[in-house]
Amino acid sequence: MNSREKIKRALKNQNVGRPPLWVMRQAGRYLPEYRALRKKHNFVEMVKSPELAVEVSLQPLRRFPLDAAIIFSDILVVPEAMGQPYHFRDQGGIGMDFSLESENCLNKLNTTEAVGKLSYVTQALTRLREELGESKAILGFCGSPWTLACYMIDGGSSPDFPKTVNWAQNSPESFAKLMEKLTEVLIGYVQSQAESGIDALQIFDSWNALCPNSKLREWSLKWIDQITAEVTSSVPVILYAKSPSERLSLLSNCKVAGISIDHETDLEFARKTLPPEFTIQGNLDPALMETDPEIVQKTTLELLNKMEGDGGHILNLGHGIRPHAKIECMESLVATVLEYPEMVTD
Ligand code: 1CP
Repeated sequence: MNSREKIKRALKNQNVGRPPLWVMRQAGRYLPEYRALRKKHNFVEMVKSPELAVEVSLQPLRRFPLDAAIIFSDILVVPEAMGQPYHFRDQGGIGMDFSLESENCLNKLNTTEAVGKLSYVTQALTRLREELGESKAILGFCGSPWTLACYMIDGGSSPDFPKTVNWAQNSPESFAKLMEKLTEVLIGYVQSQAESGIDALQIFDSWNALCPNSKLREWSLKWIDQITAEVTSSVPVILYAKSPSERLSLLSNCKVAGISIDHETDLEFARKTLPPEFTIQGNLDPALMETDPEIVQKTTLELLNKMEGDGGHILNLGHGIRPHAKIECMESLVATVLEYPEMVTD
């Protein structure tokens, strides 16, 4: 069974044998070849160039026989296309060129031309498929409206995005207007990714935990469902929502095919809590990739054994790979998964 078929089956909870494997943020600062390119180009330039984006998407697959390539891009390309650019801050993290201060700022955001401005992503996806051939899967992604709003309102990286939470709490109507605009653009954007041959779409709701339980649907899940509804007939959707384990049953009200679980949650607990048809992605701690190959092998085997026979498990890290990840640890992870017995060989 090739990688693409394996992933397709796992997203229907019908995989057999070892789980498919991909790694969140495959590209990144842990690869010397990525760092070499980054010395020559700034991040936004790399994201916007289909040629460079394809190159960076392929870098991890040249080293490791992963089952999928993740398109090199960022969730913040969407605000940028709507008229709110982003950049790296000198002190680290992301800054938006301006922040949305009030409802009056919403007319700075363009919804009609945004999807067209993102054509560099679809061009990169088309080229990536040409380079990769038919046997490997391609994973597309976008940020959720809530998580994008966090960066847009607070103006960049923050531990807790207080302005966003205040706005959503105090002016729900104008907040909903921003969500509508983002949802409209995201629907067009994910449809364009689906038409460009992605095998699955991951929606990142990285800041989901900032929504109180009572507001979770109104602030975040409602909009994710609207996006999912428009794309799910052609491409399965996986939701990544970094949030406490107790929230899993609330998240599973979303009409997605799978949930990506962060490393704080036990996968057995997730399997028991989620409806049986859900695919579960995860969930090794990214810090594991900074230890040594033996520890990686042992910990990966423990996870594989725990999920053995689960047709809907996709093996992944619980969050993005970090700059100090060691290549030999990645090698050990990939070898351990690939050598895991294929129980049924059809
Ligand atoms: O060279 C560098 O320093 C760039 C580091 C980097 C990379 C490799 C950033 C900056 N973004 C990315 C790519 C990226 N971003 C991918 C993967 C594509 C690939 O395989 O390379 C993905 C899936 C994202 C998604 C993303 N960007 C999220 C959601 C996932 C998550 O991490 O929770 C978020 C929140 C962002 C914003 C962002 N982009 C980059 C950084 C450092 C950040 C986080 C800023 C913060 O701390 O809030």
